[in-house]
Amino acid sequence: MSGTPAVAERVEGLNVIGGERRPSRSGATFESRNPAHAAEVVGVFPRSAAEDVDDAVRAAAAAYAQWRLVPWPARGEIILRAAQILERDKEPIARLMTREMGKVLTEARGDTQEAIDMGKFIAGEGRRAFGETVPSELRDKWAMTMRQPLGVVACITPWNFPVAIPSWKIFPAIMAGNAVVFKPAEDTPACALRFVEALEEAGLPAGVVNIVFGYGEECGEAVLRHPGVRAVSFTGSVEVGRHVAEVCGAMLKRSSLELGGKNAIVVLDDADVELAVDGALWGAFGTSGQRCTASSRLVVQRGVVAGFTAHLAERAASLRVGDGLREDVQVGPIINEKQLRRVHGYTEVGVGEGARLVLGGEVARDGELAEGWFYRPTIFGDVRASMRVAQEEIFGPTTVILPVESVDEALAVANGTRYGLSASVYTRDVRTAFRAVNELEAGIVYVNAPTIGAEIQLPFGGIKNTGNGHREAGHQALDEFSEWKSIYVDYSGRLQRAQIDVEM
Ligand code: UN1
Repeated sequence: MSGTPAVAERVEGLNVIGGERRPSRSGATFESRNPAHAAEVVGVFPRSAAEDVDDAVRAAAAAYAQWRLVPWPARGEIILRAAQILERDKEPIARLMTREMGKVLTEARGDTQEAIDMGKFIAGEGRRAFGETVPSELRDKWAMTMRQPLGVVACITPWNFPVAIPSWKIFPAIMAGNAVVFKPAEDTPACALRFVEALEEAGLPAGVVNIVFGYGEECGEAVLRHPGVRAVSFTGSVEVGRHVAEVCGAMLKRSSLELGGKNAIVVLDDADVELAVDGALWGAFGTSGQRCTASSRLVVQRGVVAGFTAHLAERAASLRVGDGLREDVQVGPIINEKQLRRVHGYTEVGVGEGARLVLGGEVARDGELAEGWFYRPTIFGDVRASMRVAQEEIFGPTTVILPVESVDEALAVANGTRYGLSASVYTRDVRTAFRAVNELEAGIVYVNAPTIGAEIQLPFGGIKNTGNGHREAGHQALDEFSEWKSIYVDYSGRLQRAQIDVEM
């Protein structure tokens, strides 16, 4: 079924600071555009700088003083209402997301659903948020812990999951009693504003979540360096992540980083090859490969590599590329021209390195596609682990096939990158499956499923250069945004000295 995309209105976005709609102090603006039809402006937003960030941090600090005292269950109720509002508006939000970010409508609905799930899940923490009670070594004394908020925290989010990733950060941040300065990617401001509007409608007090739009160098940088910001949660590239960590390190702020991957699907000789092809197709080309979790490496054992490659290429060649608002489209555009050039640049790198181009490798320009930033699903075969296309994150619809001889080699190749977000193994042998689960160096491991598609009730994050030890989602999401307080209550009525007045 192929529907004609509706002509859609333009969003006139403003910063939300202390509950007020404000332009940038300089009056400067920027546009967000539809990557499927680059001439179409989705919205106009303030191009904020340090002075706007300062306003937002002050508003957040003022709101924090009261918000931290609101009982956890009451905070959870507001988050639950926000999730219900996102659920009510799922379809218009998904359509806006497809227009602004490009992912196909089914996936935009999934992105929105992920935020709904996250809201419902985290709202429940309002009545859990467990601490511990442990025995004291002294009589008539209790020892216990409770979570405390950090203060004003910053959430800096990418464009690839324009509603889901803000929800991973902002819901737990406010659940724990923090106030937020939210700086979304400049490619997806309209989606970010829609998320904040759901929180406003849910009854979140003014100033608890403030949004400042703008560019990384001007606005993001000011958020990072503001002395009033206690922690920065960032999802994006390794280069920017390293910079975030350096600035935060020097200022003794907490930073939590989620920085992408070079995720491998391992397909062993005993695998269900059809199932593995289905998984690779979805993992590599879903969201046009623009996921941190994308299956950008396929490590395939020699006995099945020829059949796997041929079948994958045949299936990928039939994927329909186009405007994601059309229900029959499976691969949407690349987010912008710069990324499109980068993706194609990697095709040139791969060809230059001697990898065999099995499919694609070109910008898609036929007909209406010339209006946007489209790239053909691209597969390289006979790739060696040392090649750049096998090591660097491309963030596009490009995957590489690395033939291997044995299970040992497969695991070594899969582990042989500086990233460690998600990994997968296809095998029918339960012993090999568990061995791979144990040995794959990744924060997330799948058996007989691709590397994408994490659910929000488990922690999300990776090892090595993928991050700095934090996890999003799951109940662990609260760890990112809270400190532990240890509490001792002595009701003995006398001075008792720990480690000294102990009796057997
Ligand atoms: C990302 O690409 O940054 O597991 C997030 C997945 C999605 C989230 C991806 N649930 O693929």
